[in-house]
Amino acid sequence: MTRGKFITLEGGEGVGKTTNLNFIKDYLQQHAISVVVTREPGGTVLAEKIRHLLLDKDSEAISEHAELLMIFAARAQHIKHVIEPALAKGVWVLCDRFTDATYAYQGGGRNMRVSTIEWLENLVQGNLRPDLTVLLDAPVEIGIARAKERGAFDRFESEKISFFEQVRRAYLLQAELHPERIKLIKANQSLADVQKALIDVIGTYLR
Ligand code: T5A
Repeated sequence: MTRGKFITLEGGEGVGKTTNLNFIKDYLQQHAISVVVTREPGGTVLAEKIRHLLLDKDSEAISEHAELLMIFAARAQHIKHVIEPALAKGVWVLCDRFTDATYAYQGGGRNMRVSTIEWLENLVQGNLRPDLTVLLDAPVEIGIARAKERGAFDRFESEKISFFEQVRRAYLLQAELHPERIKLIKANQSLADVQKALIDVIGTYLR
């Protein structure tokens, strides 16, 4: 049985990850690929509970270490119960955010040490890394304005603009460090143009 491929979608707040996830899923299914769509933090009952705690802006102040460990705890459950079983069955996994988000938000946004994140990444993931990552990039104000239209802000969305600028820079650095895996698409163009670029990236990958 050929192992499935692991594709992740990344980017700052409101850049269009969720909007484009179903578009990619439909495109893969049209190419006769079975695909599971999932998200982080989340994807299992326990991991979704951790997500709820992480996003709750009325919770007690969460320490940076607690936040990082909760994210990796959720990830460990997600990998064991959803991602690995699907890949092993030959099913592709399409995930809304993964560990690049940790480098961007906890590394960039919260200034946590990259070496700590790397250590946890190796512990929790072993050799598992995405095969392909699409990074949707847009100026921070555009993403925030789009997210605002959608409703009340969660704990992360309530951060300052400077936090999101650091997140964006850290994402762009990840793309520079891993050019073979991370494909960058400008998200401040029309949805139709973003989706044209997505077909280019995924189509090239399929070939
Ligand atoms: N987190 C996560 C960490 O800190 N560390 C980690 O390791 C991980 C995994 C939750 C939070 O968790 C943090 C980061 C996050 O803050 P989330 O819910 O996935 O993660 O993140 P959000 O960014 O909050 O998700 P959003 O749903 O807000 O953003 P999306 O999915 O990027 O945007 P989407 O698709 O909902 O689009 C927003 C609006 O814009 C419109 C859409 O129609 C929608 O209304 N839109 C466009 N409009 C015009 N032109 C386009 N090209 C458009 N694309 C979308």
